[in-house]
Amino acid sequence: RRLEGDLAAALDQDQLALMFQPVVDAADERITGFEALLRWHHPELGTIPPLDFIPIAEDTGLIVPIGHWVIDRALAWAARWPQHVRVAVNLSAVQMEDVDLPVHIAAALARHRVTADRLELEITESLFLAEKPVVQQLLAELTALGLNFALDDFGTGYSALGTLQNASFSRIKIDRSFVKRATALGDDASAIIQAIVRLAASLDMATTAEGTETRAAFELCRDLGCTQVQGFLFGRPMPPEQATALVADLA
Ligand code: G
Ligand code: G
Ligand code: MN
Ligand code: NA
Repeated sequence: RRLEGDLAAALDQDQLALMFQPVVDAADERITGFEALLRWHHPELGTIPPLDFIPIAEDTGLIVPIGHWVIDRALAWAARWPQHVRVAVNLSAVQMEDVDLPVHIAAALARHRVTADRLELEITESLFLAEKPVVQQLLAELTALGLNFALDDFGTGYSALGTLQNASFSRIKIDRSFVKRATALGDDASAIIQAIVRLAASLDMATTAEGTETRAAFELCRDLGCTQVQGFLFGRPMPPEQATALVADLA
């Protein structure tokens, strides 16, 4: 309850910050983009991770203005990166009912002179259970802007195979639990990753293996055909200045 009130002030008082985690091409291990991850620097409680405050932001509706801020900041940083380096932003289910989102995104793209194809929106599969018309409408409008979409945490929710046929999704992000299990146990768990990779490829989608923490995990995912990887091996979520320095000479 205390956090609820504090969160309302956090945006105005500049307590929110974005960290950026590298996403790397599996073939040549070069950075293809960054995922923006939100942090809250609370004046008394210190840094609060998203899992502890995103649910509050969702319940209070604060996720809508916070989401607009996240997109604005993410694009401001992306504007400083080489053209081929993309930025991915996470969206909650609540934000898929924010009818102003397309206008905000279009304005932010124009303001920062970033092309729409460089912004990827990460949406978790469970969101599509509802199949609400308002969500479908929003997705259509966002697709019309030319954005890319990734299905986040894939495999952890209900299999939304119907969602995959939606042409607007260009990427599946394989949940890190599969990567962890495959690295520890081998064959059976690997078969699941392989099946997801094949499914994605047949739908002309890319696949990012999440949570690649070790060289062994990376090589396994690469050999199973994942096109991109993301995890502590290639970089933890880092401050924007540091992310920008990493790609400064890639132009
Ligand atoms: O950075 P970390 O791994 O702690 O993030 C945990 C979760 O919080 C992730 O699953 C991510 O989807 C979610 N998250 C992080 N940043 C944002 C954000 O800007 N908006 C929304 N809606 N979710 C976020
Ligand atoms: O759900 P989503 O994929 O948006 O969450 C991303 C979260 O995963 C971030 O909070 C990030 O800190 C975390 N993460 C990223 N790479 C790794 C990793 O290699 N290992 C673990 N355990 N977590 C990771
Ligand atoms: Mn994500
Ligand atoms: Na995930």
